[in-house]
Amino acid sequence: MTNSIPLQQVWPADFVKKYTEAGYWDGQSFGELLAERAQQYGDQPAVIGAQTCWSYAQLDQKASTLAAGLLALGLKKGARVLVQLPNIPEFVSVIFALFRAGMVPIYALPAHRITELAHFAEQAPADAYICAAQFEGFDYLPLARELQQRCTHIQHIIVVGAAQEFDSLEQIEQQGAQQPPPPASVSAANEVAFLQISGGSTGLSKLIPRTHNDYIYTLRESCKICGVTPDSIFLAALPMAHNFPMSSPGFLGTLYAGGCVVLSPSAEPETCFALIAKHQVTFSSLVPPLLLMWLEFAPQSQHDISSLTTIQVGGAKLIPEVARRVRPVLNIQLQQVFGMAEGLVNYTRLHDAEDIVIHTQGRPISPDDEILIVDDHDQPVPEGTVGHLLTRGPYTIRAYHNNPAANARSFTKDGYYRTGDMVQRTETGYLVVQGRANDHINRAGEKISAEEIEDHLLAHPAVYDAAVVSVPDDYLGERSCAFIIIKKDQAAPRTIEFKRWIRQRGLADFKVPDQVIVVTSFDTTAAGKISRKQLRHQLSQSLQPTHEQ
Ligand code: AMP
Ligand code: DBH
Repeated sequence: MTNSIPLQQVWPADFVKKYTEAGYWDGQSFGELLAERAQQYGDQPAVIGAQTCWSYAQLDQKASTLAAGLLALGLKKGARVLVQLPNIPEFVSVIFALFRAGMVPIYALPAHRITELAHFAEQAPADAYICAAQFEGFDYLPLARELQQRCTHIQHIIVVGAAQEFDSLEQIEQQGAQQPPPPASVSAANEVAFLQISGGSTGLSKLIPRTHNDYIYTLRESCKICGVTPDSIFLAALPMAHNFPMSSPGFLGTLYAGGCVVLSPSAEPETCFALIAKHQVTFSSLVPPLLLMWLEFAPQSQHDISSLTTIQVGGAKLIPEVARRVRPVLNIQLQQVFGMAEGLVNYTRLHDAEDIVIHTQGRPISPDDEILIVDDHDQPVPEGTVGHLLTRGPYTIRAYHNNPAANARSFTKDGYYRTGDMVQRTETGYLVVQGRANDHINRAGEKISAEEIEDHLLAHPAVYDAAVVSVPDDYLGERSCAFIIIKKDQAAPRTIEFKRWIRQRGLADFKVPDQVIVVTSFDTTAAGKISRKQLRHQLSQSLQPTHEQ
């Protein structure tokens, strides 16, 4: 087993003292949490999938049996397990089994392909990979084979569904049933519970180590802020591996509160409205483009969605014109959520004035979330003006996993995380997101690093140079546009071939540039060298419609 790279998240001692004394970190691990909920809510429904409904007791039992099966397979406490599952009940049982066995999930999205998976597996490094045999017409087994070939430290591949040469989750469960049940938890609450994936603002995605203590704190407070109780029924519509539907309060928050999680295979309104009506769903979370789809679909829908009381929207900026339509069209409360897998989460509160809910992205969860808004030289800007958002607090990481270069860039020496977001703070402490400082494209809530895609483009034999920029898009919020310069002796590939070529490099589909524009040069007015950041800025300006003659 390759566990040579330590897995930790360390706050300085005075902060540990402060957060512990304030009662934020209560010393419970996820394994213990589920056991406690099973005691409290035994027969109550915990997770509802297409064909299954598991009670808390059943989920707890499954987590134990699977944990025993994983241990029997030879995986040990501390093993890092790449989990790539869609919104199916097994997502929940697998991660709780890993928590119970003291193993550490790394959450990949169903859309990730070999390039991303191999990168996560190398960075961790991962000892095992768990996937579904198929999802949305994509066959994951060839991907699993390629991953195992590329990453020889992956010793076990476990498949939900037809596993062919690999272990099936069902087998693991059967084997686990032969073993003595493991203890509720073998992890200390200050240990790393899992690795989240960063949106990848610069280059490749980074791994985010979150501890039991810090994450459970966000669940507890998020449930209070969002009014989540044992009566709440959450629809997991966005991919569950995303931090937003996982924890703000998401499916883990709902389970924290003793509520019920309904899983939707997609966030399309047709599917979701039917599930809302069928299971009397009370709240859900969406990215802005999906909210738009829901708003358009609602007037013609036959489904009774009156059980829904709140819709949370986050991941990308929601424009006030759309925010304003939520109450009249859906007759529900809007809650804006501005968060990040690295930590800090802001919510508008349920009793906030309409104006705040429509025009701001909320305020932090914790009284000890420290917010700094600074200029390019890290100096505080005057109150109310736009600046870079820096933050530290009881659930914001102090370091990425195994990435000294990113750590040097992304954290100040005082331990503040540089979010990359440009924000403004209102007099009452609410944040308004105004844009971002770094070059990523926020495509319907999925973040794409311009640099990562440029590196792929530069690998094309015909490409001399490339720059990727974001373009405003009415539906997606932003779309990606690749400007490329073709080598002198080469012919420009057709856009469709070009996109196919990029896709074949094994990238998540959302990263394939939406638009490709061939140019003869990057027409830079400034003499001498300009930074890629300036170049991207100039190129994106050239795409903006100008109203001047
Ligand atoms: P990630 O790194 O994938 O966890 O994405 C976090 C980033 O998403 C934030 O730093 C913001 O740039 C963006 N984001 C999340 N929620 C919002 C929101 N409500 N409004 C604007 N941007 C958001
Ligand atoms: O975009 C995000 O990463 C995000 C949005 C809303 C998030 O991580 C969260 C809430 O917790």
